[in-house]
Amino acid sequence: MSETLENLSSETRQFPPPADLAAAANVTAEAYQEAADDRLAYWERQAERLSWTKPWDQVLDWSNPPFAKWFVGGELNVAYNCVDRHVEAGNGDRVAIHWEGEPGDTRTVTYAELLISVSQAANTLTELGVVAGDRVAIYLPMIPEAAVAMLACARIGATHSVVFGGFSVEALSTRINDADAKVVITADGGYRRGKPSALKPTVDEAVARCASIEHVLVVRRTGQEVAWTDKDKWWHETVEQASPEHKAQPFEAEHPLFILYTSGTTGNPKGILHTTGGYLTQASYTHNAVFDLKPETDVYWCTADIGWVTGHSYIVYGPLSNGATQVMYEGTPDTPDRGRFWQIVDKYKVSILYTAPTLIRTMMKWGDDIPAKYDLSSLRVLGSVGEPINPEAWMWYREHVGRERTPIVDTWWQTETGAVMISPLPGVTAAKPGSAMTALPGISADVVDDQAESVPNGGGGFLVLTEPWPSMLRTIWRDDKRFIDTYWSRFGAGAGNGDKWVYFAGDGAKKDEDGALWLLGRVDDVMLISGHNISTTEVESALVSHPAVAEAAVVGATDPTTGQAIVAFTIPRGNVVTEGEAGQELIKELRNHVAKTLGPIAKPRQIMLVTELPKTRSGKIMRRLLRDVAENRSLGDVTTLQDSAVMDLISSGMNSAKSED
Ligand code: 6R9
Repeated sequence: MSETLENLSSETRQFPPPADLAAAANVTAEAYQEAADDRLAYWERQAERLSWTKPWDQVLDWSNPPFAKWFVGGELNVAYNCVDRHVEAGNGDRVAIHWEGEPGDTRTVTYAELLISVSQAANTLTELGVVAGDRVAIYLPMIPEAAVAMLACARIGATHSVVFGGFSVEALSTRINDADAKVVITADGGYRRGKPSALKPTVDEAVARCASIEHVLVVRRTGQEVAWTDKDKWWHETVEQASPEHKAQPFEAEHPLFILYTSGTTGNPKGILHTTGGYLTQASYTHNAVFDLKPETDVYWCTADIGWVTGHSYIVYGPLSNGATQVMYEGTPDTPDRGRFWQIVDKYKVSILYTAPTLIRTMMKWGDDIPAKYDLSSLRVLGSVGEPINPEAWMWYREHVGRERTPIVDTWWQTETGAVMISPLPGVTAAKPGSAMTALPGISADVVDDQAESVPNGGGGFLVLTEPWPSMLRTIWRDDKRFIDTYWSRFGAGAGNGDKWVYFAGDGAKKDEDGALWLLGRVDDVMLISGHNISTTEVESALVSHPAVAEAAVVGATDPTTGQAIVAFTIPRGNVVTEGEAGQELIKELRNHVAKTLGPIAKPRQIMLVTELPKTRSGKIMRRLLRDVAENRSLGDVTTLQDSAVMDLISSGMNSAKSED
């Protein structure tokens, strides 16, 4: 992107918080001023949410940028903060996890029970020779043991590296080898789409390639046949027999907590390293502020997988440090039927729901009648994360899930940022559909142009973070140079421009007339059409604003006259007829609709009607693959696709539903 991004769309709808929520909100408007007056003092107050065994001497050491140290000299134990202290406070009987298996089996785990399991797992890991600083790989389905395993590592100061239960032998073994993990914790399998899906065979193959692995701990979930090696130990024969007593030792605030690999668009996956005190402070603070969590009364549910950073910060560390009661669900949203999510909300009386735009758009595609069948009156705050949420998907979420009562928090953040950075506050902000609004109190974000100058309201450019924050990544595991090159060399001191260090997130964004922030997708995806930088997000949102469309993915394909031309892959809503003439008519109408909404420059050259889009496991659209389809190149690496078969569908859809003029 050589210039700033075009600002094509505008939004006039705005929804102030419900009066009762605003009146009792955990965080009020004053917080913005307090944080602006003294940012570091503000973060110190947030750190006081936690129990420290030794107070810090210095809030932030930024003397060696971009390597930050937060709460220097302070000591704490993460697992103690997430479990023990709630039991000590007399809340041992409070439910920590309402677990719902995909087949409908359930488990209820109280904080007192969680303490026993975490202590037992900590004892077992210690017996297996794991000591503070060692790495442990976790490759599990969405079962309570996933949280227990993470907390047990944290408790003994081991660094966990969670790998998505759907990843391949290749992905798992590279991650184990990069981190030199000593132990891997896995299960025989988990339930997905109505049947047991094996995990152990992948681990067996991966471990054969990983010399560092000494032991494999195996949870029995599905009861399916597993091959057995002398490295393997059953969880129920070790952890569940271990002593339930374990005294948590404190660790320094900068002690490593976890590595989480994120692939990005190019190169090897990057091992994003997070540490203890700053990470837990911001995970805990944001979970309290952004979701307005009331631990005594709320039932919170984050639908993410534990293998995604969202599962780390908003299933494990944020909610548990706050003593929340939460729902954890093992399976897919359409098993046994498409009402499963709403049935779970209804059953557990979920009051805070945190999910991803991909799921919201899928629900839109399936139809309004499905959520309408359930009692969703317990919901009071809705959240979104992972991608820009199209204004129409936001409105659908508000209307059909929130029943026009609940605020929606669109939360922008990354694996690298560790916790939410930009989001409305549900009791303060009058949110606009599709906007993440403003940086949270304590966070400094801006949108800059190519020259690192802040763009005026109404302008678009690059999203940057201009001050360090407590849950920031500390480095890329064993690759400080890549850390600097990837995040700090585009703007500011790292680019030889002034002495202020500026973090570049890789996302495009704009400021609207009121200064609210709109995320516009990855800058690698920005399209250059006849000299204009056009974001994929705005064109996708224009398509989704048509009543016949549930989801859209847009890419720039090489074009002889305009440099690049816009190619759109579009999923129609459930009731829309797309066969023959009707499909061609719809395509024509959609092209005109985009031109009318955003201007003729954004009119797609081509629209394809498809039933699926290629997505990562966390639900992000893989535009790179669609670009290949649009340009008819070979498909490249599809290993992180949720279902690689969709590509065949898309390729064939491309041949049958092309429209050019
Ligand atoms: C938490 C998470 C990070 C990338 C990020 C951006 C996109 C996430 C978003 C959003 C627009 C939001 N993203 N939340 N874009 N609005 N509310 O998703 O982490 O998997 O590392 O992805 O996701 O592009 O840079 P991660």
